[in-house]
Amino acid sequence: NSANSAQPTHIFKSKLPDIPISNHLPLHTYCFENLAQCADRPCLIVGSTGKIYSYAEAHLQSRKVAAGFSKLGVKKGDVIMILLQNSPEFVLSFFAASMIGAVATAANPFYTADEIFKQFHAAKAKLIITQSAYVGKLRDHEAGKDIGEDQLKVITVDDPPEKCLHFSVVSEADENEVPEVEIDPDDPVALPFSSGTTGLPKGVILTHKSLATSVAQQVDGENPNLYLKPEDVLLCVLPLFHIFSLNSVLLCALRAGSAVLLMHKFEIGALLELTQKHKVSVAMVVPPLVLALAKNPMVADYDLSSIRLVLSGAAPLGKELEDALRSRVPQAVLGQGYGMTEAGPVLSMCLGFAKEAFTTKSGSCGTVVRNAELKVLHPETGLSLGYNQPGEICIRGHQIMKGYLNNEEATATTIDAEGWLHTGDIGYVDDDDELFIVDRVKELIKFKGFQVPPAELEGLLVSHPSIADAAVVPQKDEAAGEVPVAFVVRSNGFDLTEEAVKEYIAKRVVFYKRLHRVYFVHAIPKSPSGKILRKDLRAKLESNNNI
Ligand code: 4UV
Repeated sequence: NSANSAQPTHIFKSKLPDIPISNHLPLHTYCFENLAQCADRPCLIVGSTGKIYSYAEAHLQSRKVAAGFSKLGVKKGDVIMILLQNSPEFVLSFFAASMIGAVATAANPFYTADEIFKQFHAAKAKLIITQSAYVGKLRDHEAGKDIGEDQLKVITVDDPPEKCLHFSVVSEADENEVPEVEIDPDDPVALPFSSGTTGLPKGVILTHKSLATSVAQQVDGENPNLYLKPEDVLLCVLPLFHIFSLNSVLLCALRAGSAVLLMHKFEIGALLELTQKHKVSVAMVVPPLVLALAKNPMVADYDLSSIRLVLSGAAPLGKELEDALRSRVPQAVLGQGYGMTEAGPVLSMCLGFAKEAFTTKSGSCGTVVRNAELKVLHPETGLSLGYNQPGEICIRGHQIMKGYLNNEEATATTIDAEGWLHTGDIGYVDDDDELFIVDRVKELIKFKGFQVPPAELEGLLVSHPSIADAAVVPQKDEAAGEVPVAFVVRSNGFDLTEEAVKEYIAKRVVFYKRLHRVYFVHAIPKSPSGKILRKDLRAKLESNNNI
């Protein structure tokens, strides 16, 4: 707007100098660029079995899977869906897709079939790579009736149920048959789903260039922001279907030649055991995991002295919790990263992780990554703000998404004409260039770092015959950070109970999207244009009045 152009824009940059970035390379080439030097070093360590894939093996296996996908008819630009817990097959499938110019869309295997097929159809995926345990729920769904037919190929990494293929069909293909494809840096390679600042989950187009840039901003250069060494072992317990783990654990580790310790799921005993056994040195975590490490009495029984770095992200980490963790791993540098799927994902990272480390403050989300620009806008006037003034955080650089899949409108409201991505997060940059996030103005609810899009739950609620209107907002929660709660207007009388509403939702969504409370009201507060006044509802919850 006109006020904007009259006012100088204050642009925040990293304290590290910009560097040359090899973002012209396809992502797999970029990540395996140092293959010759680390061929025999461990790349993937499977926590449950102890099996180790060297860099040479991981690369060779990825090529075989690439040839296998190609044989099954996957072509450049096609989308494959990965529906797996952390496993070598996840990693191999992801890189295999990259090698043939295909795109990987990963989803949470605990999703309901409805949630899975929504993403599957929106992405126009060609096949699903999953575990036999999930095939049943896919088959029970209308869209799953075609499994085994030409329309819907399903590959399982374990014993395949009827009409499904075993992963060996692709992993035993001839690596010399990977088709030659030309990959443009602006071609998509990953398609995570995110609801962004508003509405339903949307496909986020991340290109070879976006992801290579984001990884380089973290681990490349003489003095990398996130210094990883070939001797490092990275804990990979956060799910690879979320961009945090995919980018900052897997892709960064491979670029740096470090080892990745894959865990299927979070279980504190196994995590401590494996950390001690494999001498995990770098732990990427989310605040609920920090809580477990800081408070669980079992921690005292294990040797965690190998941990030199703990990076928390995806949700706010309180200062008290960070301090509590410090007493458990006094030798480690603790800090945060701040990411958003659409931002490629990393906006800022703790400079205490740099090779030549800076001193940093707890509670900070780090400093904007190098080769990028960050600005802070006044939420009402849109004016660019300077140091210490909170406003909406915006980011610009080659790492951000190309746009939302088939959704120009949502893309245009998120990335403006000058290329700035608007995050919907409120924060400020202090005198030491450290970023602090203080609020979120977008709809998004985060349960333990997982996205819960209110619009999705609201859509389900109003599909209930006895519900006239509904709004879903976050409520603060000690263990999860936030939980979704609903305000519901009944359409006919008072028969509908809180339990019935909760159950209705629980049947249709993954566990972390379940409603924790339902408040019955006479009307949902809305603006004249019909937008739910979420702030009012959040305030109502906090004051606990009149609900
Ligand atoms: O889209 P998303 O689910 O994306 C993420 C990504 C987090 C990452 C990624 C790579 C990293 O290296 C890393 O450290 C973290 O979460 O959700 C985006 C929203 O989550 C909130 C914020 O509201 C984002 O817009 N969020 C993410 N990180 C933080 C956070 C944080 N450190 N503190 C507070 N809120």
